[in-house]
Amino acid sequence: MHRSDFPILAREVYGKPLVYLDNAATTQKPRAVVDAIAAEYYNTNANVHRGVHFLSQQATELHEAARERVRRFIHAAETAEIVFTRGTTESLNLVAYSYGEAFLKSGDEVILSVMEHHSNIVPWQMLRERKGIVLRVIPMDDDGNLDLEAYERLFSPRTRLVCVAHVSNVLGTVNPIARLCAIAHSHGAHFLADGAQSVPHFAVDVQALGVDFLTFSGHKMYGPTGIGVLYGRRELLEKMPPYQGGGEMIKRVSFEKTTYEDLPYKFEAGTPDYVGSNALAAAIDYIEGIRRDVISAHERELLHYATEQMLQIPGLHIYGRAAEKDAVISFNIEGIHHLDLGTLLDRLGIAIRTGHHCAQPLMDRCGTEGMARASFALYNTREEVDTFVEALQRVRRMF
Ligand code: 7TS
Repeated sequence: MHRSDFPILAREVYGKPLVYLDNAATTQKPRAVVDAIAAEYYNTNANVHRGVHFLSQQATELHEAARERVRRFIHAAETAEIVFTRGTTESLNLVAYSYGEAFLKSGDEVILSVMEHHSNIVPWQMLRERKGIVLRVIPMDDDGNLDLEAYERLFSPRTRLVCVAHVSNVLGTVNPIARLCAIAHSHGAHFLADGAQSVPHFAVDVQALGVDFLTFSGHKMYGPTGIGVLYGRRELLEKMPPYQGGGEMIKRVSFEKTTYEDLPYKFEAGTPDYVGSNALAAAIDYIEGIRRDVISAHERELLHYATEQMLQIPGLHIYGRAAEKDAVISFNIEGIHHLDLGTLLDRLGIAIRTGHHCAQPLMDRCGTEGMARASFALYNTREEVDTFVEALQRVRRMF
């Protein structure tokens, strides 16, 4: 559906129609988003929050309207809780650094899950190096469901924070965030959900989930690269120190003492990506124009259709069989290296991801060095799934 909104989908690679199934890595952009970028550079471009002049004021209005657009999209209580960042990775590093400074001492514990992306592991390990915090890991069963009983047992009086992916970028598991979060709160710990793979696919309401932090990236939800969001509850953000220093984030600077701006600007040092924020708002408009429940139903339908067909292929193993699963299928075919699989599919015009998917601890848990992965977006079709499955069969016959 809506394929004609995405000019890139009409192109060919190696003389074959492009079948783009690497959407968990990044999505393609609709004309509305690219046009928003061009329109701002052509008509409105000026630095924000500093000019008295017309263009600067207009650019500032667009940037702040985008913040309000994001607030409504995830149902945050106020725009002060919406911090623009470069993406999920920067949002997670911001929390690890700044929450770590404000709330964590040597011996304090942070709980992660075995299915985290490296960007929700490494910043915490860097904090461990600096502060001597302790990391604990929620295990999962062979279907890719987190073990909730084991989770409960990980809590101690020193547990301060739990950080879990809403949707696994490898297994597609939709983790029960509201429940995980309620359990964390009952132990007096805070909760961060990494929404990089959930916000693009279904409605995420930070107040309904009860989370203290949510992170996501514009480029995985039909928006531009270089812009992302950190949602944080005001009460916590107020207590957290700035992550970077510079322009925009100060009230008054002297060589003796500097006072910081109010939220959210305290966390936005330097010229922000105001063109990116406006284009992200265009992406949100685009998503809501189609409706998130419609997108989600379409993607789940493709997921089930593809899964059924792939399971007919002898020797094909799918990783992640959780009951609540989103539009990602990671797999291997016996006797074929995932890299060879990806390379051969590429020659047929089919783009999939191969490798460790930035989740090496999860690869260890699954007993493999890497996997192939197909991931869906709103514009994928059943015909593309057919092409993909036929290609898998063809590759299998070659080996
Ligand atoms: N968290 C999750 C769950 C992700 O899937 C990703 C990116 C990130 C964080 C980091 O997002 P970034 O926008 O800051 O890079 N995941 C993937 C992927 O699955 N393939 O390429 C990137």
